[in-house]
Formats: sequence, C-alpha cells, structure tokens
Amino acid sequence: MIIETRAGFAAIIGAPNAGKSTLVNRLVGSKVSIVTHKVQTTRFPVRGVMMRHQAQVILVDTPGIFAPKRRLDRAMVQSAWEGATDADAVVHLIDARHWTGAATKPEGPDEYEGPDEDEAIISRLKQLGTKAILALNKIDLVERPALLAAAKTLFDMGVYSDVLMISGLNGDGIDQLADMLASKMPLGPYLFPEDQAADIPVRLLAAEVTREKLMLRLHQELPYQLTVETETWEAHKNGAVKIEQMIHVSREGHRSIVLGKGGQTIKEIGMASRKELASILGRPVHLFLRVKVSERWQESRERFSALGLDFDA
Ligand SMILES: Nc1nc2c(ncn2[C@@H]2O[C@H](COP(=O)(O)OP(=O)(O)OP(=O)(O)O)[C@@H](O)[C@H]2O)c(=O)[nH]1
Ligand SMILES: [Mg+2]
Repeated sequence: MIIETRAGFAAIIGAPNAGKSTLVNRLVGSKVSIVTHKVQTTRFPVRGVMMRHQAQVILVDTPGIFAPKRRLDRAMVQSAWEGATDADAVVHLIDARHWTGAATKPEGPDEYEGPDEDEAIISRLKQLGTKAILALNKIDLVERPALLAAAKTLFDMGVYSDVLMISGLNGDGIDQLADMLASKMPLGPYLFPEDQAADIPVRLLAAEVTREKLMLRLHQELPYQLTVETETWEAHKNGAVKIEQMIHVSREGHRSIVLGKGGQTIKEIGMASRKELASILGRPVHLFLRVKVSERWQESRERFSALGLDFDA
C-alpha cells in the first residue's frame, strides 16, 4: 500500500498582538514561539512543525505587520511578508474584537492601530493576488451575532478563500484549521523528522524565553530597546546545562531598571526564565544573566543577521 504524504509551509500573518504565536504553539502542541500581552513580541519568523493525518505542516509564525518606523521594525515587517510569499497556505489572523467594536488597546508602542493594520494587510494581499484563509481569533471574547457580521464584512473584501472562527487560547476551531491546512499542503515527502517540533536553534529559543520574561516584567519602551543573546551553552555530564546570556540595553538608565533594587528584578526574571527553560529542555538549567549597555545594537548588522533579519530592509 502506498501512503501519500503531504508537506509544506503555512504562514500565519496578522497585526501585532492578533495571537499568531499563541496559535502556532497550540497547533504544534509545544512552545516554539514566545507570547506576551504586548504588541511586537515576535521579532523574526519562527517555524514550528505540526503533524496532521498524513501531512506535515511547517507553520511559520511571523512578526506582526504594522507601519514600520525604526530599522528593526522594517526588518520585522519585511520578514513577515517574505514568510507569506513563500508559503503553500497563508492564514490571516485577525483579532475579532477589532471588527466587532469590542477592541481594547494592548500595551505597547503608540503606533499600534488595530483595524487599520488589518486593512493594510488586506490591500497588500489583494495586490499580491494571494488568497488567504481568514481566521477570526479570540472568539472567546466576542458575541456571536457581531462575530458573524464581522466574518461577512471581511469575506466580502475578496481576498479570502475560507473563513474560520477560532480561539488560539481555548482551542475552539483549532481542529478545523489544522485539517484545512493539512489538506492545502502539496503532495510530497516530509521535510523534517516527524518528532521535531521546531527548527529554531535551541540557543536562540533560550534567548527568546528570557526576552519573554523581560517583556512581561518591564514596561513602556524598555522591552523594545533590548535584545538577548545566548553567549555560552555548556552541557554537563550530570545532565544539567549551564547557560550564560547577555541582555543588551540601549541606555545606562535601562540597565539599572533591568537590574532593579539590589538586583531583585533581574533575579526574578532569571528565575522565571530558568524554570521555563528547564521544563522545555527537560533537564536542570543553571542560568546566568548579565546586562550590558550596547547603545547601538539596533544599528548592528551582526545582531540582525543573528536573528535572520535583513539589516537593509
Ligand atoms: N482571549 C484570548 N486571548 C488570546 C487568544 N489568542 C491570543 N491571545 C492573547 O493575545 C495576546 C497576544 O498573543 P500573541 O500570541 O503574543 O500575539 P502575536 O500575534 O504573536 O503578537 P506579536 O508577536 O506581537 O505580533 C496574549 O496576551 C495572548 O494570551 C485568544 O484566542 N483568546
Ligand atoms: Mg508573536
């Protein structure tokens, strides 16, 4: 008997904070991408692997798409569109609250517009001639009649092949989305080993987990002005791993906020990150964090290429 397998890429695009990373983690079944309540959490495309029936779907979580101002923003948005153009299926994820009048502004930079960003994405899809799957997300937070009206308004814009209503948080509609993605993959052999959940290098994932804890703990512009780098990774014979990371901040004032009184803030961030890393890696972790003022990391070509971003975007 010949079993026909399918394999391909599905990009998840959408405005900042739509819930893209939450959705990818749920479809994959483990945490491959970090999540916070703030906009612009994801900075570069992160690939997670979903196995569904006889199909392997490489999900591409992308940075939120918005009107970019800084160099880092431009590179993030460009990488998101690249993820979409190379994919076999594109899911446009929309926070249903933007279209049902129930929107609340998430924490983050002021440029965030919500529905305007959805509309800009729709125009670009139109230009590209890409038919996307519309996934209206966060349906746990909206009333049914308003949701149906929003689905119709959006579908009538003519850029969607399908419409689904989902909640990445509680799992509603996720099976239908997974089936749909599996069916849209081209016939062909698997692209990754079946037991591999992500193709993000583990050192980078570790840096991302620490950045998530920093974003959760720090406010205003601070999380947007820092980057985390894993500097050393030592596996010990007893199974434990020693990880040293550098947090690059852009100002001396930021350094003291990250450290906190008597080093209390960084201690708590380190504990939270260490705990999660130990659970992801399934072994004891010794994590050492340091903070350094690197004023110009956002103008560092090297830093961009370490994240797979185009410095000249
Ligand atoms: N209530 C509810 N909250 C959700 C749902 N999906 C995601 N969230 C929340 O929305 C916030 C943003 O989630 P993320 O997954 O980080 O969103 P994102 O689109 O990846 O954001 P960026 O990477 O910044 O573009 C988090 O607080 C999530 O817990 C959902 O279905 N329902
Ligand atoms: Mg994200």
